[in-house]
Amino acid sequence: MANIISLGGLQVASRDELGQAMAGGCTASSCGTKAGPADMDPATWAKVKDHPCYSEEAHHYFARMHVSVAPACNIQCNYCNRKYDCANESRPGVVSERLTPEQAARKVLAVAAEVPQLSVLGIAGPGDAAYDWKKTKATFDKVQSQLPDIKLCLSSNGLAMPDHVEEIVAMNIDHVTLTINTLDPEVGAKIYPWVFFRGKRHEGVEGAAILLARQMEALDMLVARGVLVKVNSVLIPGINDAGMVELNREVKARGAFLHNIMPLISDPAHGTHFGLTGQRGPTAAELRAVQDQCGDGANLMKHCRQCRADAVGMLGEDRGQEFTLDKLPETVAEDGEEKRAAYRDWVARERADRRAATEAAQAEAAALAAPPMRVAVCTKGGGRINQHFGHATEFQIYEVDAGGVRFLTHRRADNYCVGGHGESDRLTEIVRTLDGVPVVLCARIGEGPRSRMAEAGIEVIDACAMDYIETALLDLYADRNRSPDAGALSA
Ligand code: CLF
Ligand code: SF4
Repeated sequence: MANIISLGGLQVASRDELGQAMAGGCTASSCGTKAGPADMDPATWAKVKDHPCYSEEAHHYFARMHVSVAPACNIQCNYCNRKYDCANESRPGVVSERLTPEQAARKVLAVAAEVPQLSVLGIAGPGDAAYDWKKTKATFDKVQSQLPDIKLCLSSNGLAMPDHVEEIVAMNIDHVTLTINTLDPEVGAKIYPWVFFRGKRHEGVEGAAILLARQMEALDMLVARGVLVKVNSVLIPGINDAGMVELNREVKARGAFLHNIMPLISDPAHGTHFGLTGQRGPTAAELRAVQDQCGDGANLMKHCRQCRADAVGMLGEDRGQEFTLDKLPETVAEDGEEKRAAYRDWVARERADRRAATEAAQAEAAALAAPPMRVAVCTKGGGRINQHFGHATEFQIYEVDAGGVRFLTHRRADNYCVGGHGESDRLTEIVRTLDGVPVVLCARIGEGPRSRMAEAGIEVIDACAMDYIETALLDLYADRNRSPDAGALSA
């Protein structure tokens, strides 16, 4: 196992050992997002390389934060109760801290000083960032003047977006999310009971037709000006699922950079129309089936965590409660920018290492002809297998074969280890969560839980602690298929 150093709160292997044991790099084609600089023009790579949502690779290294500053909205979605956040781009069911632009800027400064991984500030509800534009712009202006290295990102239903595209371009905002759920106004009427446009409320099909036309106008305008557009779609079984493949093709044809098909989260406790009328969300299998049908359409994002509208941290973690208004310091450390720059330099070196190691491992695996393997990975970030099994609250699911490594999805579970002891019920739940995944790679596991996992037919391996995810998966695949009975990576 490698010596460990800490950088920006992230445990990483020391560079000396990396040089000897593993250099690495993610050439894995994952999430549909292009993996690296070889796959896109330099200007686009410069925009996505540090954005955890626009690059699956970047989400191993970089953090985002959201501030909830723009509460007004100009439409009603049947999956939304604004009291519980904007389900267009965040997980409903939690109440974010609403901030003024001044409070938001103070919070961003405090987080940026403490979290060197921070690269993006997003405004993602509740409310619509383009409709409540004055507050969105005031927040971004304040942050940009003090933290020019932090990228700005916003999410909108699109209705008001065409009115602000020129300002968005002038403000150097490179990333905009539009939530587009359908191309068909008849379907739209089942999702949006009304829209408020040019001083008038429009209902049913008429309102939906206005909204959908403005969404396409916004998409075209943003793409024409070089802004990277991610399209979010909420998958609602029986309502818009049949048209999702066509929607995927259409947004690709119009130049969307990514398409994020998110499952509807519906709960009567949220008080939404869909929640109260029993509209269910898709199962994981239904979501996967729609994603698979999209095939060669727009690039699909699969690493979305449907995070909170006031989320802070790496995707999959939420440090928001550490940075509530009452906990913000009066003054912040002055070396934040320096720390972020040092962190980015480290990431650049790490990426180069990782790419080289993956290419080497890939060369061996490419010669093998065996069925794909599904493997769950425990990671805290940095693209490495660096989390104890008992601490994992999500498992990243990969598929590996001779063609390379593909990220499929993440699955959440409560951590097995609580206060130094294992929770038997939680292990049972983890086994259920890992249905169809026969191998787990983690940094460490005790003999007790390892045996119980083995009894359930799941092998847990901790022999590749601190390895890059891709090299460990490729080595495992090669190892198993060279010598099915042995396997140097067996625990
Ligand atoms: Fe936030 Fe959205 Fe920007 Fe990312 S989130 S505004 S693009 S910085 Fe990311 Fe969170 Fe998924 Fe959104 S994981 S919910 S896609
Ligand atoms: Fe709610 Fe967002 Fe839809 Fe507005 S756009 S109704 S805030 S989900």
